Amino acid sequence: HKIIFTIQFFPSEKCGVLNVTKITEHGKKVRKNWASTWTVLQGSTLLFAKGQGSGTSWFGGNQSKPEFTVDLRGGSVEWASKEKSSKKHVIELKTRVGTELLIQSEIDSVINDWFRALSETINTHAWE
Ligand code: I3S
Repeated sequence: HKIIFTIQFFPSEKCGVLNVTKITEHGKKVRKNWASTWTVLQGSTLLFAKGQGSGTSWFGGNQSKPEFTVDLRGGSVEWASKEKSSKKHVIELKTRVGTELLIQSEIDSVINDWFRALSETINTHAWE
């Protein structure tokens, strides 16, 4: 007899520390507040947990609640223009509900990976 195992991959699971700020909330401009933020991409949801420095897992410990979550379905990502930020490597993320975030890392490869992951997620879930 052959036993067939089904292995399910979750290619959109990704996490790391990024610099994040909200710039618009429900269509209204808000003041920038850059913060080093533990960021998790899980399915079509992006979760942010502020504080505690890099490497701290918010799963478990006293950080089990994400501070902020974003539904990527119906959103968009692009590289931010110079007018949006003077920083290098900034991604502008827009959500369907009119929240705009800037996401940044000093490390090229890190931010490029995130750009790819976010774009893929948005494309994958485009028709939901
Ligand atoms: O788009 P802005 O207003 O030039 O953004 C800068 C400000 O938020 C600034 O803080 P103050 O609110 O204290 O001015 C931040 O320190 C800067 O980092 C912001 O600009 P960048 O270009 O870094 O996104």
